[in-house]
Amino acid sequence: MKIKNKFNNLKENITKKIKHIKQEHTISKYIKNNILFLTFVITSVINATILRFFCMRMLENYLSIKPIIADLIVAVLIGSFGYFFKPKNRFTYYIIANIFLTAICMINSVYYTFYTSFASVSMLSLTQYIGDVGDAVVENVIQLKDLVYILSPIILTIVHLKLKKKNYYKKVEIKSIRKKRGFRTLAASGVLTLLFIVTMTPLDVSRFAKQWNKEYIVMRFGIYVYQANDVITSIKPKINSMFGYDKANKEFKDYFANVEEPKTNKYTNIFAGKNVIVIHAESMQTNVMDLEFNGQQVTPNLNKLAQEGMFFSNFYSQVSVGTSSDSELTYNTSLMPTKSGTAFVSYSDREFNSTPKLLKEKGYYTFSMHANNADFWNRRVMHKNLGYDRFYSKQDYKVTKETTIGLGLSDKEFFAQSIPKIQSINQKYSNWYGLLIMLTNHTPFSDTEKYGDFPVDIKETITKEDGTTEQVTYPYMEGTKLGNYFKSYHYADAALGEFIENLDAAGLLENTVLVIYGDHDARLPKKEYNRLYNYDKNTDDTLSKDDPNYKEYDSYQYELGRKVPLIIWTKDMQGTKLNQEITNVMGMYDVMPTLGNMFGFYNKYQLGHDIFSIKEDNIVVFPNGNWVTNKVYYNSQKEAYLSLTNEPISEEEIRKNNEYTNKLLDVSNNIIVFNLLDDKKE
Ligand code: GP9
Ligand code: MN
Repeated sequence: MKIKNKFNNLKENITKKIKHIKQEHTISKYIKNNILFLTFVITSVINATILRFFCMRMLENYLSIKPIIADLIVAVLIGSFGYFFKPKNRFTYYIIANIFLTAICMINSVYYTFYTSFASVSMLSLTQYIGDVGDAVVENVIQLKDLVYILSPIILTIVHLKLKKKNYYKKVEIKSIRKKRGFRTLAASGVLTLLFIVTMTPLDVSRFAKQWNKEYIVMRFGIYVYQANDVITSIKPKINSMFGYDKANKEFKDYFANVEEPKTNKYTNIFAGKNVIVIHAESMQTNVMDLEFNGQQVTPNLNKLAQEGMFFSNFYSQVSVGTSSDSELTYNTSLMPTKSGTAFVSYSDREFNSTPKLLKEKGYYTFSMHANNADFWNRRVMHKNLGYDRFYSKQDYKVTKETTIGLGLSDKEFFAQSIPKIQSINQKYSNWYGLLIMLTNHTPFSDTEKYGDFPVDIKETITKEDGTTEQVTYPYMEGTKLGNYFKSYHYADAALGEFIENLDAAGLLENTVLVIYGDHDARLPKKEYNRLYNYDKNTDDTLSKDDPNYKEYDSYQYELGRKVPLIIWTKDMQGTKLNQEITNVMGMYDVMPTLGNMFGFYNKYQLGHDIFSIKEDNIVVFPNGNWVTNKVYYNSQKEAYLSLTNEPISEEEIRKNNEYTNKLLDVSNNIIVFNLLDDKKE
C-alpha cells in the first residue's frame, strides 16, 4: 500500500514537472517566435509611460495602471497587423509604426515643456502660432529628455539586425499560421479593450467625450488613445459643416434680414471711451445674495456693488456642457453654445464678432486674465480668436502650495497679482478692456478650511427658567455641499471686495466701468435647497410637506433659482439715474448688445437685445430649448410651463415663443458650425 502511494506521488510530481517544462517551453517559444512584435509592443508602452512620468509628476499618475493598459491595447492592436505581412516585410511595418508612435511621444514631450499641455492636431491649422514658437522651441525647449524616445526605434532595429543574422526571416511561415497569429493577437487586444471599458467611470466617459481636459485623458487613457481621440474630435466639426451649408446660410440671411437696427435710448454712449474691467464670477448665484447666517451676509461686497450700481436681478446665464467657456462665448459674442461639442473646443477656428474685437476697432487694448492652465477650455486659442490682445494665464502668475485653493491660485492672490499688471497696461494704453476670470468658488467647494471662518449653522441664545442663558447651535447647513458653497462664495465675495479696494487705491477706478457677471449656477442638488428653505430645528431635518411653513422648492423653483448676478458699476454711480435695479428678464446674450449701446459699438449678428430697448418684451432662450419671459418659464422637455404672474398665458404665446427659441438656436448653431460670419467680414 505504502509503495503504491509513494509511486503515485512520484508520478504526480513528474507530470507536474513535465507540464511546467512544457509551459516554460511554450512561453520561451512564444517569445522567440514573436520577438519583433514583443519588442515593438514593449518599447511603445515604455515610451508612453516615460512621457507620462516626465510630464505629470504626481503620485496619482505614477501609481495608475489604467493608462499602461490603454497604451498596451494600442500597441498590441497595431502590432497584430504585423503578422499579416510576410516575415521579410514585417520589420518595415513595425519600424514605420514605431517611428509614428515615437513621434507622438516626442512631439508631446516638447509641447508639454512649452505649454504644460498635450498637443492637438487642430493646432496644426493655427499656423500663426508655429511662427511664434518655432524658433523658441528649437532654441530653448528641446532637451535631453525629449530625445530618450528615440531609443525605441534603435532597439527595434538592433533586434531586427540580430534576427537577420540568425536567418530568422528566411524561415518559411505558412500563410494560415500567419493569419492565425494575427487574429489571435487582435482578439487579445479586443479582450483587453473590454476589460478597460468596464473599468471606466462616468467621469472618464464624459471627459473623454469633451477631450479638452488633456492631462486627465492622458492620465487615464494614455498618450496614444488621447491622440487618436484628438484626431477624431478635431475632424468631427469639419464633417458636421460639410452638409447643409446652403440651407443654413439662407436661414441665417432671412433671420437677420428681419432684425431691426438698434434704437438709441438714454443709455446710448454713456460709457464711450471709458476703460472696462469685466469680472467673470465663478458659480455665483443671485439667490445667495439674500442670505444671512447668524446676522452675517454671505455676499456683503456683492450686495454693496448691487446697491450702488446697476443691478440686473433677473439675469440668467445660458450655458450648456461647456459651462464656463459657454458663458464666455455668449458674453463675448451674443451667440448661444453649440448643439454638440463646445464652441471653445470644437469650433475654435471659426470667425466670431466679439466685444473685444469691436472695442479694438475703437482703439482699445484688450486683455484677459485667468490664473489657470491656459489650455483649460482651450482658452489659449479662443481668447486670441475672440480678440484679446494678451491672455495672462497660470504661467504669468506665481502659484505656490500656500496660495492654492481648490482648482488653483486663490482669488485673493489672483486679484492681488493682477493689479500691477493692470497698472502697467494703464500706463501704456489710454483705453483698455480687461476680462478677469475667477476660480476659487468652483465645485466641489471642499477646500473649506481655506475659505476662512464663516459658520452656516444657527446659533441661538436661550434664556432658561432660572434666568440664566445658554447658547444652542443647530447644524443647519454645516456639512452640506450647499453650506460649503456659501463658505466658498463668502470667500470669493471677500476677494472681490478686496480687489475693488485695491483698484481704487491704485487709482484704477477713476475712468473705469466694472462689469460683474456670474458665469453659471453652482449645480448643487435640489434636496439641499429644500433643507435651506425648510429647515426644522427640532428634528434637524426638513419640514414635512404638510407643515404650514413648508415652502415648495420644486424643479421650477430650482430652474428660476439658477439666476446669476449681473452688475454694472462705476465709482460715481450712486444716486444717479444709473443707480437702479433692472428686473426685466435678461440673458447672457443680451450683455453684448446692452454694453454695445452704452459704449458705442454694434454687432449686426447678435442674438440678444439691448435690455433698455427691448425692456419687458425680452425672452431668454436656453440651450436645451427652455425659455423664460417676465410672464412665464417654459420647460421644453416636459412641454409644461409655470406662470410667473397672474396674467393668463395663451397657447399662441407658448407656440410663438417655442418657434422663436428653435429658430434662434438653429441660427446660432449654424453660424458657428458653418462659420457663417467668416464671409460677412466687412
Ligand atoms: C476653469 C474654470 C472653471 O479654468 O473656468 O470652468 P467650469 O468648470 O466652471 O466650466
Ligand atoms: Mn465656471
